Amino acid sequence: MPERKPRGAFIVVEGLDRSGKSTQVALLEQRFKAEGRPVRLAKFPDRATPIGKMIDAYLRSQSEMDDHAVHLLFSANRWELAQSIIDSLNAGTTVICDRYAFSGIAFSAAKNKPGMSYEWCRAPDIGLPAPDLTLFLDVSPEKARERGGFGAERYENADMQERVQHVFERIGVEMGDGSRWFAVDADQEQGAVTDELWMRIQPHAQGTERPIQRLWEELDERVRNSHLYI
Ligand code: DGP
Repeated sequence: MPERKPRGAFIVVEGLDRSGKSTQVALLEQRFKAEGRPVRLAKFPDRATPIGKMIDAYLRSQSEMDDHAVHLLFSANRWELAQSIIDSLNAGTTVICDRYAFSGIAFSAAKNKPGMSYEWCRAPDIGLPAPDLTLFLDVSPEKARERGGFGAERYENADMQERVQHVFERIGVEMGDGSRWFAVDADQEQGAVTDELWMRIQPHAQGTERPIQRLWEELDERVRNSHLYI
């Protein structure tokens, strides 16, 4: 029988605005390329799709939308790209993703709107391809302020970010700091953060034979033990 090639690992980087996330993701991509390993960057929201364009207009306050509706659009944006992520992983490419469903819960639940509980916010993302590893860039409010303050987009203010941080803390506890979710001190200087991220990623860099899991599949009886992604 021909030997089965390992699939690529699915690595998510999460964090507050000003945590240095996008810079770190770009640096990680460079490291993979320097080692000659196939890598693809993904970013959510992906503002290039029709759904992403609606999200972009909302974030820039060029349009208004009901909070529930925009939450579902963010999730739909992940779903519309889910199959292409699975295809890349199965082709042996590591996928590094800048934000994912955890931002979906954190930013929407932080709004504290009636009918938008933590569980409600999580529900539309149940069943998405699950990351093999999520790295949370943990930046202090002081450091975020020092880094030049926030931009002009919706959510980019200290009050909201503090509430988002609290939701991320809950997610970290539920994911269980350990093999799937790591918080990384993002107050450190850039090189030290990259080194720590790389140290966490290295065990995954050669890919894995493990089938792609589904996010929060334990919450959905119907998909338990299904292997649709193999
Ligand atoms: P970025 O392009 O990484 O700066 O993200 C844009 C903003 O959108 C950022 O403030 C975080 C927020 N965001 C990302 N994903 C989601 C999501 O799924 N739901 C909500 N409500 N906000 C999100």
